[in-house]
Amino acid sequence: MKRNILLHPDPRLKKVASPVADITDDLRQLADDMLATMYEAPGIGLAAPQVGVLQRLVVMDCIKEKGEAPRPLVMFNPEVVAASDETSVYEEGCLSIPEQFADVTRPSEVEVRWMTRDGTEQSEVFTGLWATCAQHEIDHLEGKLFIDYLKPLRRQMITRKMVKLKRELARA
Ligand code: GNR
Ligand code: NI
Repeated sequence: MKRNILLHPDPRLKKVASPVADITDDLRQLADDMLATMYEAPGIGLAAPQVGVLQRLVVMDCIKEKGEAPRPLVMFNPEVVAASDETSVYEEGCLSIPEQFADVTRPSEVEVRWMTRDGTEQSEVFTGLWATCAQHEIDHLEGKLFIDYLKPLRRQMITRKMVKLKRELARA
């Protein structure tokens, strides 16, 4: 079942999410719903706070080539355990901030550790878009959005546009 994605500004997008203590069937269902929501958007990642659930769960799949096999990842309590000194710049977007894009600098490579849907620990070194996306998603769990990396004026401009968009959507 597809879920509604919260739009910035929303107080729930600014909160720190709680660690998942045990992975229940409800949480596995939520993960499946988040993947369906992400693929339909379409997007390459989604964090639980974006659907209003303040728990540490993210999903991602950065395979963008048609024809290539999808790689849905479900991560409970994901953590960056190591990051490269080398950085890269990506033009980021966010499903909670539609149609707004900006360059963000982040470590090029990160090692991420998480719990899978069956409760086993897993870790992987991500590079390229996967590394950017993993960091963007983990930021959501800390109540942090990509616009928080921008200069205040640029951030304000985007937030004003979003307030206007939300007002229009509410009247439609
Ligand atoms: O779909 C998304 N694309 C994207 C592009 C560049 C950097 C990060 C992202 S994540 C975003 C989906 C989203 O908002 N996840 O939280
Ligand atoms: Ni996002």
